[in-house]
Amino acid sequence: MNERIKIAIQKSGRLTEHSTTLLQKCGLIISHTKDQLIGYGENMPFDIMFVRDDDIPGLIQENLCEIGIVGANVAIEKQLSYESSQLPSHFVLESSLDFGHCKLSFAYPETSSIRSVNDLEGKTIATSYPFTVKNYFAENQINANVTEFSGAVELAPSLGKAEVICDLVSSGNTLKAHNLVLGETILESVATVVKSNSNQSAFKKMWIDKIIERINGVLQVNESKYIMMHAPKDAINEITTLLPGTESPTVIPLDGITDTVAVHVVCKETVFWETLEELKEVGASSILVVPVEKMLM
Ligand code: PRT
Ligand code: ZN
Repeated sequence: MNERIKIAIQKSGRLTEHSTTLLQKCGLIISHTKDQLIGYGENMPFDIMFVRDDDIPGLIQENLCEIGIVGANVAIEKQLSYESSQLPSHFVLESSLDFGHCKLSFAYPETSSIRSVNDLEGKTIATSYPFTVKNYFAENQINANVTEFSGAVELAPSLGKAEVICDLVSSGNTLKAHNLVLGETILESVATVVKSNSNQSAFKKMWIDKIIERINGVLQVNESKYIMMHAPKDAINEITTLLPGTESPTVIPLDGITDTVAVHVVCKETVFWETLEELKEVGASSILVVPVEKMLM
């Protein structure tokens, strides 16, 4: 039987485009029409399931897929919900991605006297993340009531359903539009690769490891630059210290010159103009910074 690995991504929402692009950057060619719920990996044994983001951790839990891309907020909420029912969760958060940034934060009505978590004792909090919020209250020994809202949480105070909300925030515009003041953040979230930790066949395990290695490679490449320069031989140590995230530089002799060499390094963090100016100060010249397309460490 031809085994295939299933990867679940969001069908339509904030994470969809980034998730698809990421898988394509990993070399996966997906054939899929807009109405199909499953895309076919043409060149690798992967099928892509297009589903609601909230369903992704449950699909892995039920062993219906092996990998998912979902906000850490959703994955952690699901793990805490299993924990509260004393069920083991069958997935782990594997790699944090570079999209879907948001935070889960309290927000207080402008007209209320509540201004911090210290004022929450006995109050009612509306949220779509009841387990994460209850977990925060338990850890911080706050006695408050949590009421679950599946959408439009920001309306709960004006509807008289809660005194405070705890919701996802990115720009903060939604809170402002509903006369809510941003409070403490209980979770910083980002899109995350979630992986099954159930036993897999050797074939599936090999391909799961391979796609995760490629995802990590794509993440590194997004920031990485290949830097070439001429430099005095005795400045190489200083140069390596100035460039963040570099490993041993490649040092190449220059024809007919004894005190200057060519230095090539892969820098895995953002290279700023200031860094190039500092390189010049320690004697580097002819500095070239070029993007890296693929990387396998
Ligand atoms: O249909 P499906 O269930 O798949 O989609 P969804 O509507 O549940 O999800 P979607 O696409 O809105 O969000 C998917 C994931 O994106 C979330 O689980 C987060 O991990 C991440 N993300 C990043 C956000 C936001 N930023 C965000 N701002 N998810 C939701 N919001 C909402 C927030 O709930 C609030 O209503 O946007 C509003 C606030 O935005 P600002 O910019 O006004 O602060
Ligand atoms: Zn959702």
